[in-house]
Amino acid sequence: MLTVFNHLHVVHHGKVEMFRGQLVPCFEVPARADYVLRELQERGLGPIESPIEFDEGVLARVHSQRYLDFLAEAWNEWVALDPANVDRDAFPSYWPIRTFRSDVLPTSFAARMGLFSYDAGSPLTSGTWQAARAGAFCALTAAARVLRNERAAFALTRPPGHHAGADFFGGYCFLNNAAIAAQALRDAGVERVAVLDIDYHHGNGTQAIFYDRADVLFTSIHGDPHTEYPYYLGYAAERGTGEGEGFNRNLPLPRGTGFAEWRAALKEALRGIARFKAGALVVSLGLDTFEGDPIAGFTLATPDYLRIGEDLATAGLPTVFVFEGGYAVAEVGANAVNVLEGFQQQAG
Ligand code: OKP
Ligand code: ZN
Repeated sequence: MLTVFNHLHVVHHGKVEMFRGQLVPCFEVPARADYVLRELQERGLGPIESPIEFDEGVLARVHSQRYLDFLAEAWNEWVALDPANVDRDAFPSYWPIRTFRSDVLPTSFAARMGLFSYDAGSPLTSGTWQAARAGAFCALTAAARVLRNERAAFALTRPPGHHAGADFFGGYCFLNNAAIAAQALRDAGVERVAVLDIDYHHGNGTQAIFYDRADVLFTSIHGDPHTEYPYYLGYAAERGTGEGEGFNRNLPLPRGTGFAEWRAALKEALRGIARFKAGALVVSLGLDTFEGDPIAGFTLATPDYLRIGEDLATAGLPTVFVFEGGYAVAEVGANAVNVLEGFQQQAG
């Protein structure tokens, strides 16, 4: 399988995140992508290419312009507040929740930081914009290769994307790579695109982006938000709105779920995608369903990921894989490449 590797991922390197009242070392670290790259090379899964450049306007197909403008300048504004900030990750301190206004764009950087985010666990760093922008182009390159008749392509990038909405970051995500790839497939003429999110955490950003649309089916299998991040979205009753009603599907599973139940949910998700008659599939490939993941609660084992790849291939669709979560760093490579190898062997 073809991999498109965002070598600029490394310039997004958070030091700490807020956790239970303390700043703790980041879980979302550059080594994650490097372990996957090494495993791809060792197992000779296929060619590894670099992203091509796109016009930045393509990002505005999914994200609001005022959010993109904010992200592009955020680090400079953070350092302008205090030169010593150059050695500190940027975090929000204020959020406009219910009854506050979100239509006014404050001059204050701190106020805009909160307007465009929803948690204190997602450090913005000196290289965040460069890495995220190149990551979006990485996903777009993978989509372009699939449009040119590659059966599947893997966008290996970080930071991840599926929690990022049209105008907010959170959950370590800044630009929604999977949504950007799905929109590119639509813009290239694929009439119906399915996005299947198998990260442990609900893809609230992707859901929100496509919630009122019937041309992109969003399906997610994830930890029950009653107990799991992102808590406020990802319930089974969320089925889409307006024209999009019936084109959003959440399959939450309790913390502790093992592979047999998880795989039954995957088969159910794939039945829905078959009914939708999609022309292409985008997989948000999170590996934090692994039993050893430090921030998640399912119990999948490394060989299970081969079966997942095989099951995904049975959809018979041109497929773009986009790397999302997975924080058991030493095992994330084997788990990711197992999905891709299982897919490749089944697809033939
Ligand atoms: C991103 B992705 C751990 C807190 C976890 C956010 C989790 C984001 C997951 N101390 N907070 O979906 O893998
Ligand atoms: Zn996750």
